[in-house]
Amino acid sequence: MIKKFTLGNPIKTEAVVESVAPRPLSDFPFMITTGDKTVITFTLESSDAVYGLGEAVRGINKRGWIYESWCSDETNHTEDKRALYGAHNFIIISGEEKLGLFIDFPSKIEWDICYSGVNEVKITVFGSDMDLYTVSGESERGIVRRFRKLIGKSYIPPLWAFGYQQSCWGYAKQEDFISVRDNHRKRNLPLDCIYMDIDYMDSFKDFTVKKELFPDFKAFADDMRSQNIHLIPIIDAGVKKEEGYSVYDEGHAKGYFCTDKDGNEFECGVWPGIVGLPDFLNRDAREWFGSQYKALTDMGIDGFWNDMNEPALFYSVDGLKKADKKLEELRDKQVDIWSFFKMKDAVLGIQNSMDDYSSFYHYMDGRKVCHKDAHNIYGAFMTRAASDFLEKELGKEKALIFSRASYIGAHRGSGIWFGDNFSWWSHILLNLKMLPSVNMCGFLYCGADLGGFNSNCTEDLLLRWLALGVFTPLMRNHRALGTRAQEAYQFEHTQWFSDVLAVRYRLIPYMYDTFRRCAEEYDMMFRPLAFDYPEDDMAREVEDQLMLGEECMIAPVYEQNRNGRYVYLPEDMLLVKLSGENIVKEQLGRGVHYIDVRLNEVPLFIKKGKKISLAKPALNTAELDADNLFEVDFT
Ligand code: MIG
Repeated sequence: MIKKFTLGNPIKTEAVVESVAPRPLSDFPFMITTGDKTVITFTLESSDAVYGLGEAVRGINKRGWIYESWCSDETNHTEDKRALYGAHNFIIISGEEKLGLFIDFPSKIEWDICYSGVNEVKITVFGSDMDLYTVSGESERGIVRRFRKLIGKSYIPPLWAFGYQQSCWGYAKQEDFISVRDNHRKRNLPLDCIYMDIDYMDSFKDFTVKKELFPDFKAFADDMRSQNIHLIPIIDAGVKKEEGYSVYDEGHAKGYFCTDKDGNEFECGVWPGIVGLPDFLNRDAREWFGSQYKALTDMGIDGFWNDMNEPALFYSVDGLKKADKKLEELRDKQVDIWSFFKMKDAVLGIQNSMDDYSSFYHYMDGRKVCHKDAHNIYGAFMTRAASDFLEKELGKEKALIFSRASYIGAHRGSGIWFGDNFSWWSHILLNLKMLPSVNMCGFLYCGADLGGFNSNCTEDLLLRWLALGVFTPLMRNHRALGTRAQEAYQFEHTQWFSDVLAVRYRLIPYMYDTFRRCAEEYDMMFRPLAFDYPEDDMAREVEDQLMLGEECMIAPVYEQNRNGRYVYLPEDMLLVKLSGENIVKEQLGRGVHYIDVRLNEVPLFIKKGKKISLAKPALNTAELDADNLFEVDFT
């Protein structure tokens, strides 16, 4: 059952699609104090778990840390961080009784989950206007389903978005893309999409393509498409401030950019230099921005990724002036260590600063709203601009669209990717742990940068990561400019990559069916073992295996120089090791097992009485034969 409590006059985040009559706050089941800040507190039993918060660091069970809801351009996903790109304000408190809590509030929230006190939860909402929802139910999965119905059906991408995808910040000219395509094709490596990062644009101007790099872009995109490759360009939130650039000129003339307190366009710097920030919270501005995607859909493009939409601000013109002044003050000081630190802070503090987020404004339903008070829906509304347009222009389930920043509600129109991870073994595990958490919050189409974005990848890391990626709806290999090349053909044992990627295509019919069912039925595709085996003390603590759909369990290898791993089976299962067209099966009983997994194998566990269908391997989804499937079952 859902209960709603309204405090003050909340900003319309459009997270929720059902209308629920609010109840008096006196019925709210937790201690709550109101004021400038709203504080919710409660005490847990030491055996209780807390799940949720979507895209966040640390475990599936969130106990033992302070998390923050504040969409952040955070490029270093270490355990000490509190916030990543998404703000997903839903948790389930799971003990003897279970209860879901959703805080629909678009500014900062601090979630002290058993950090200050080992059994104390203290949630600080930095404001006094919000909708609170509690969701009761018998099981975590049931609570999630009820919550997901409240927030509406999840985005379903086209089937080809389940193909393997290659990306790299640094592919620039036409030949780079052709070479990626041909290198995959030549070596029997499947591929459906190649991403275009910021390098394709003319001076980083959204919706432009650099002529020198792509003399005839439409012909190029058509040619790629005729070979079953979709090109997926990036779109950044900021619009270059440049007279004569039609997107800027139009947005400026219509007053569609965010303004400072005096009503002047707010100026900040991102990749293009000084940009205007489109006011995605203003419906007209949002529709206008969405319609700009037509420049590229007219070229045959049907997929996009939206970046830098927290929004990431390298600096603001005012912030730069302030820092400059500070440096000026310090200039003639004797260069002592404290002046040095002050200088350093003055410069480093410029990026993504709270001062800047507090100094620009939106017009939302005729109301002037300070950005800080609505920060967490900015990126979500940018992606909404795109997804609304794409649905109108291309039709339902025809376009691929996903975002870096997000808020619950954005899951109805788009997917997300998990941003700038590292080529670290620990980030395979972080990738796994985020999957059930984001599913709880509605995001089904999602995935991490396979192989890792920052830092240098190795052959074994990529193979092991792909063996998890085989199961994530978005299966994209992406890396940062200047890092070691990590396309599947860059390493010694190309055949091993071909073996692992073949498994993805074998599984696509199963994965896509499962995905669709989960979207239709408001279900989770990935679940912690704790959700399925609540009576099993051992299963309840497992954080490196997941249940997938109704049939399977997955348990990837995530440590270097290991030939396998330990797994816990909460019931008898069939271990299936998939590699190319090979299948090795072994029945295993309930309990702990060490399983050998070679670098070119993908381990999968099938539950008793269940079966899954496999297709023949294919080099892209267009060639996938979904009519001739064969079953692997455990009866
Ligand atoms: O400031 O477009 O997360 O995937 O490659 C970095 C360049 C901007 C951040 C994204 C990443 C992308 C990169 N972008």
